[in-house]
Amino acid sequence: METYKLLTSSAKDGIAILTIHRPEALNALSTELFAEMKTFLEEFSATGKNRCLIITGEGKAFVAGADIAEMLDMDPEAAAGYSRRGQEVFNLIAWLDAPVIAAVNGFALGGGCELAMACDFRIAGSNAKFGQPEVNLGLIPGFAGTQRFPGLVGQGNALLYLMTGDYMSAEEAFRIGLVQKVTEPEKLLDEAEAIARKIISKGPEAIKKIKKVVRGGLTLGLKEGSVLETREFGSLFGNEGTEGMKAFLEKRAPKWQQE
Ligand code: CO8
Repeated sequence: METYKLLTSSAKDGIAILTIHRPEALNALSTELFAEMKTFLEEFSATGKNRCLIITGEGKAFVAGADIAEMLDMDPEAAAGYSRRGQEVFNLIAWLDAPVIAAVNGFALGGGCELAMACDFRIAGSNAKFGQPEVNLGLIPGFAGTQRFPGLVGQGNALLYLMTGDYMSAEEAFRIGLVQKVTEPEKLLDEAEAIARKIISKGPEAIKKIKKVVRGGLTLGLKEGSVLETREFGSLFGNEGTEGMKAFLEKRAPKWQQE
């Protein structure tokens, strides 16, 4: 999977790492970078070889935002198209069967913070900096940050950071619930990989269904989300769930089908 210009990827034991590799522009999200990311995600999904994806950045940034130089000359139509394309790519991440962990190694600003928010959860190095500084440019987020941010940190926190454009330290991001774990910078990838290994040791179908039901429920609301949960819960009986429960009662490790 090393066929990209602005990305690098590696995979081992079912865990893939996608590194955004445009350090000279602090990994800013250009049209070309989005196109490469889309191809990577489609390949990842189609091969089904890896069961967890970690996204990180090369150098001192995770992603410092959308590419400001590229956006400068866009007219309203082009800007809306750029926003839509970015949203499509981030939705691929959000709806990938496999869990996606953001390992935030530095600046996660604007579109970079939106990328981290599209992942299932976020681990940050203590040197990471988060923010939605679009207002400083006279802009607003365009890759669904206005929609995901309040869901993750509450409306008040989201509006505070969206309206002031202030940056957050990793600790502050942890405090408001944007980040789930803070590590020493040099231990960031080890920590993300340890969590990924733990996740892929669990029932593979159950992991996929947790993502599907939690994400689905957020778009459906409590009533329909609960119906979805019931359906997916039931579908684990007679296969993976039955094996897991049997293994527990027989005091042995479960044998998952995908292993
Ligand atoms: N876009 C393009 N280039 C960038 C970006 C960016 N977002 N961020 C940094 N760069 C470039 C710099 O221009 C610089 O290039 P050069 O070396 O050629 O001058 C290089 O990266 C290094 O950056 P700095 O010298 O500025 O590095 P510092 O360590 O001094 O500062 C900062 C780091 C604080 C991160 C600073 O670079 C910065 O403020 N960057 C911009 C952050 C920002 O405002 N991000 C939000 C962008 S807007 C956005 O993401 C909107 C998303 C929705 C779009 C919707 C579609 C229409």
